[in-house]
Amino acid sequence: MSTKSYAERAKAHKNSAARLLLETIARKESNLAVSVDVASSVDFLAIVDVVGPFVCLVKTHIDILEDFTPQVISDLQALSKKHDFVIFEDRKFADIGNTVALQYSSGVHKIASWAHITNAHPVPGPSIIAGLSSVGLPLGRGLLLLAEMSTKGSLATGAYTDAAVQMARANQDFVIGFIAQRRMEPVNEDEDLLVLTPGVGLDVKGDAMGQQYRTPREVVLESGCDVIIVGRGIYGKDPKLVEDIRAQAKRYQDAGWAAYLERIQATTV
Ligand code: S5P
Repeated sequence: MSTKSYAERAKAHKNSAARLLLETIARKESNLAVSVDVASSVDFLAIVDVVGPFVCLVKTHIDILEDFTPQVISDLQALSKKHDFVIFEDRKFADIGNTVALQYSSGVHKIASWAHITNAHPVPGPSIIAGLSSVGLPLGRGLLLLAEMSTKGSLATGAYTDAAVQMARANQDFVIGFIAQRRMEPVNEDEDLLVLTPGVGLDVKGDAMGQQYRTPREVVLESGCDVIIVGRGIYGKDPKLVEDIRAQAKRYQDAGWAAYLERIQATTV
C-alpha cells in the first residue's frame, strides 16, 4: 500500500507523463479519470467539457468516433489546457514491436502525437514495450500494461499478471504502471508503478456483457489503486443530460478523494 501522497510521488517520478498525472491529481484533488466512450464527436467533446473540471485524466477510445477528423484532437487538446487534465488513449496495443510502433505513430489517429499515456497488453512479451517506446519515449509519453482486467473470466491472472509486473519493472523509463484491480507492491524505494483501475461504479455491480464494478472506496482504500476510471457511471443515463453528468462527476471525484485521504491517514498513524 502506498503511504506517500500523490504530490510527494510527483516530485520523485522519473517519467514526465507520470509526473504530469501525479501533479495534476494533487493540484486538482482528483483521482478520477472519465472514460468517454461515445460515437459522436459533438457528444464526446461536450462530455469532456462538462467533466473536465472534476478529473485528472480523460480516457479516450478514439476509434469509436464515427465522424473522426483531426479537428477533434485539436479540440480535445484545447479542453485539456482549459480544464487541466491528462489524455490517455486506451488503445490496448497487442502486436509485434514493428506493427505497434506504426499503429502508435501513424494511421488516421497518430496517437503518440497527442496522448500523454497509452496502454498495451503484455501478451507479445517485452518486444511490445521496445516497439512502443521507440516512438513514445522521445516524446515524453508513458505506457501502462494491462496486468489484470475487470471482466468476468479474465485470463490476465496469476503467472500472466506476475510476468506483466516483471516486464514493467524492467522498463520503468517508459512503463509508468498498470491497468489493474489492485496495487502491485514495489520491490524497492525508488519504484513507483501507478495503478489505474476501471470497473468502478457506485450504483450497479456490472453490465450485461461481463463488466464488473467495485466502488471507489474498495478500489482506492482497500486495494490501494491510484486512479479510478469511470465511464457509464457518469454519462450512462443520457450523454445529453449535462447537469446530471456534472453531478455524477463531482460525486465520483469526492468519493475517490475521500477514499485516498482515508488511505493516507490509515497508513500514517
Ligand atoms: O480491464 C479493463 C480495462 C479497461 S481499459 N476494463 C475496462 O472496463 N476497461 C475500459 O474502461 C473499457 O474499455 C471502458 O472504456 C472503461 C470502462 O467503462 P464503464 O462504462 O464500464 O465504466
